[in-house]
Amino acid sequence: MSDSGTSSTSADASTTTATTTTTTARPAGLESNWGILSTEEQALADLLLKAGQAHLFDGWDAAGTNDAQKHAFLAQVQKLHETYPFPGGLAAYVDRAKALLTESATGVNSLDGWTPAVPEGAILEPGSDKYCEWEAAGKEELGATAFVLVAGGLGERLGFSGIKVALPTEMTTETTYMEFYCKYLLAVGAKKGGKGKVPPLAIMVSDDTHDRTLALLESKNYFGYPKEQLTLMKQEKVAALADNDARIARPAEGEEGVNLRYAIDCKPHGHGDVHSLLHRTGLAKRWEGEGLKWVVFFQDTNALAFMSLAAALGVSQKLGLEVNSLAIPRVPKQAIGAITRLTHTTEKETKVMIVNVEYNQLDPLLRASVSPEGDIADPATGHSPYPGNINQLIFALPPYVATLTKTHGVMGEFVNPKYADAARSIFKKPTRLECMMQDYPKVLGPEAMVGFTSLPAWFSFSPVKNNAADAAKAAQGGTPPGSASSGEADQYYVFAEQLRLMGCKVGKAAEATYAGIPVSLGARVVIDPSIALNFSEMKEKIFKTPEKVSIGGEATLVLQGPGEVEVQSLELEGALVLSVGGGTTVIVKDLVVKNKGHAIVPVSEKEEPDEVLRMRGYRLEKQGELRVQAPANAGRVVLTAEGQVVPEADLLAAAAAASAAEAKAAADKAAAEVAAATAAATAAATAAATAAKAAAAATPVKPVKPLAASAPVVSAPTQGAVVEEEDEAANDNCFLRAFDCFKKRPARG
Ligand code: UGB
Repeated sequence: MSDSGTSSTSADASTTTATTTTTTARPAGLESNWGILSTEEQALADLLLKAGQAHLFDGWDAAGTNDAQKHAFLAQVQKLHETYPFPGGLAAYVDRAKALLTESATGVNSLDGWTPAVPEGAILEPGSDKYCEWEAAGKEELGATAFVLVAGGLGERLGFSGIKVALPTEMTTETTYMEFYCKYLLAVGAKKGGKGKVPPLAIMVSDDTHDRTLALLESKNYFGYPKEQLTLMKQEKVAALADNDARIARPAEGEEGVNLRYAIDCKPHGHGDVHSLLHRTGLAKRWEGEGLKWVVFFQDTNALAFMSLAAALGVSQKLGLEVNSLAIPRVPKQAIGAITRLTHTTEKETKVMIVNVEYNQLDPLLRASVSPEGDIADPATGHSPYPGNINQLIFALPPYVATLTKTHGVMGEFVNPKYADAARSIFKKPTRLECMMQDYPKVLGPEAMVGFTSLPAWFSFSPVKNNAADAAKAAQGGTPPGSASSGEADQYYVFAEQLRLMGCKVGKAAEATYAGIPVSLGARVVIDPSIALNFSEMKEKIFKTPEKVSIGGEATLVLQGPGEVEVQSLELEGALVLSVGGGTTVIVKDLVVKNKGHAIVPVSEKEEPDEVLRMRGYRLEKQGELRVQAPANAGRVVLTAEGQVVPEADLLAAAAAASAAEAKAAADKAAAEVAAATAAATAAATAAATAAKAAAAATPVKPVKPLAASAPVVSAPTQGAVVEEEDEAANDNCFLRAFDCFKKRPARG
C-alpha cells in the first residue's frame, strides 16, 4: 500500500469540511453534449465542475458520437460519489484531497508537534508459565469472537498474478491461506469454548479480489465453512489524483474497446475502509446482539498470527483492553508500523495517544523529535525500541459498536504522492487518499484502554509480501525478506520451535539460498488447526512425553485431524504424514520412521512454468514417506512400528494374552522338570496342578488386525504441486506496568 521513503500527510475525516464550491462555465465538450444527458447526469456533471474537474470533459466528441461511453462515464462518477465511504461523496473527497496535497507539497507532516515514546504493554515469551496462563484465559474468549479478514489488497509488491489468500502457506500440504483461516475458525467452533458454533467471518474484498475470492471459496465448497457465518464485504476504489490541485486522473491505459477519454482512473482506498463497511453492513452490531465480545482483524498472508491469538485475547480480557494490537520486536527500517505513545503539548492541553506510526513516517518523526539518527536499533537488543505493528487487532466489541455508531467508521485519511521534481509539483504517477484500519485509536477518547501484546516474530509474524528480488535485497539489508519462501520456512519453524520448547529433540536444516533468499526449510512440521490450536493444546494433548520424540532437521511431520493424536515416542528421519478421522485418537508409540522423505530441489526462475514454485526458487520432491490415514470413529488406536493402525484394546489384550502364554510355558517347563524328578514326586504333583490352573486362565494369542494399511513409501517422486519475562516477579510487574500506564494516561483529545 504505502511505499516507504516519503512523508505523508493526513487529517481526521471528521474535522475536514468541504470548501470547494466554485462554479465553472461549462466547457465545450460538456456544453455540446448537455442535451443528451439526463437530469441526474447533468447534476453529476455540475458536481464535477464545482469540484474543479472540468478537464474531464476535454476532448469529448460532439453529441451523437460515443454517447454510450459518455453515459458510462457519468455512471462511474455516480458510483464514485455514492460509494466513497465517508460523508460528502466525491465533492468531499476532492476537497480533502486538495487540503492534504497542499500540506504534503509544502512539507507539512501530520505528526508535526507530536513526540513519540515507547509505550508499555504485555510482552510475552511463548511457552513460559505466564504465557500459558494468558493463553488459558484467552481460549475461553475464542468462542466469543468474530473475525474480519482484510483481503482487498492486490499485493503489488509481491507481483503474484492471483489473489494472495490462494497462495499456499507451505508446499508440504499445499494448504492455502484461505483454507488455513477457515480450518482454524472451524476448529474454534468445534471446541468447547466455541459452544459448537463456528465464529462469524467477514472478508473485506475489493474489485481486484472479489471475484477470485468468491471463486476460490465456491470451488472448495467454502472449505466446509457454514455460508451463513461468512460474509464478503466489498470496498470500493476512489478516484486517482493527477496533481496538487486534486485533478482526477484518467487511466493511463485501458482495456481494449474502452475509450480512455470517458473513464476515471481508480485506486484502492486502504484497509481502513473495513470500519465503515462493518458499520454500513450492520455486521458489527449484529455480532454484538449475538452476545459476542471481541472482534479480531487479520491480514491476508500471515497464518502465524493465529498461533498467539488465544494469549493475546487473554491479555485483552485480563487487562480490559478496548484495543489490543499484536506486535513484534521490530527490526529498524522494517516495513511495518511502530506502536508509539505520542504526546502533543500546547499551552492549553496535553494530548496523548497510543497508536501506530506507519513505517514511512517513523524515521522523519524520530529525526524531528527524538534524535537525528532516526529509526535505529537499541544497541542492547538489536531491535527498534518501538514495538512493530503486525496489524492483527483485537477490539472489544461493545465499545467498537458504540464508536461506529458515533463515527460511522470514518477514519482519518492520508496522501502519499511520489514527486518527480524537487518543487513537489509533479507526481511520478497518480496518487489517491488512503486510510488505515490501525488508525482506529485516533478516534477514541482519553478514557479508552489501548494497549499492545508483543510476541517474538518467529511466533506470530511472517507475511508473504515481497517478490523474490525485493525479498533478497531486504535479506541482504538485514530485514526479514517477507517472501513466499520465508513465509513457508517460518510456517514450519513455528511448530518445530514449539516442539523444542516442550523438550522434543527437533533438528534444524542447514540454511540454503533459493532465488537469492536464504532460508532454512526444516524440520518441516505441520500441525493442522483441527489437531491443536495453540501451544498448550500441543503440549497437553499431543506431546506429553517430549523427551521420547526426535525429529531430524530434514524430516517432515504432518499431523491432520479432525481426530486426535498422542505422540508418545517417535524417531523420525524422513516423512510421516498422519491423518486421523473424527472420533479416533492415534497413539504413536515406539515408532521409528526412516525413509527418503521430501527433498528440496532448486528450480530455475526462467524455466519453471509454475508461478508458485518460481517465486520460491525450489520445489518439494516427495521421494519417500509413511502416509497413514486412520479411519473415523475407531476410538483409541495405535500406529505400530510396522506403520499399521491397530485398536489399542486389541494390542492390550494381545499383550496380556502373550504374557499369560509366557507364564503358561514357564509353568509347563517347570512341571515337566518337576515330573521328571522322581525324588520329588509330591512337588511335581503340586507344580502340575499350578500349571493346569494357569493354562485355564490363559487366552490363546489372537492375531491383531490392522484397521488401516499405511502407504509406507512413495517411490515415484511427486512434485509438490517490552518487558521481557524473566521470572515470575517480572511477569507480574509487566501486568502492573501495563495496567498503570493505562490508568495514568493523561487526557487526550
Ligand atoms: N488491504 C485491503 O484489504 N484493502 C486495501 O485497500 C489495502 C490493503 P498491505 P501495508 O503487518 O506487514 C500494513 O498492503 O499497508 C489488505 C500496516 O499498515 O499488505 O504495507 C491487504 O489485502 C503496517 O503498519 O500492508 O502495511 C492485506 O491483507 C504493517 O503492520 C492488508 O490489508 C504491515 O501491514 C495489509 O495490506 C504488516
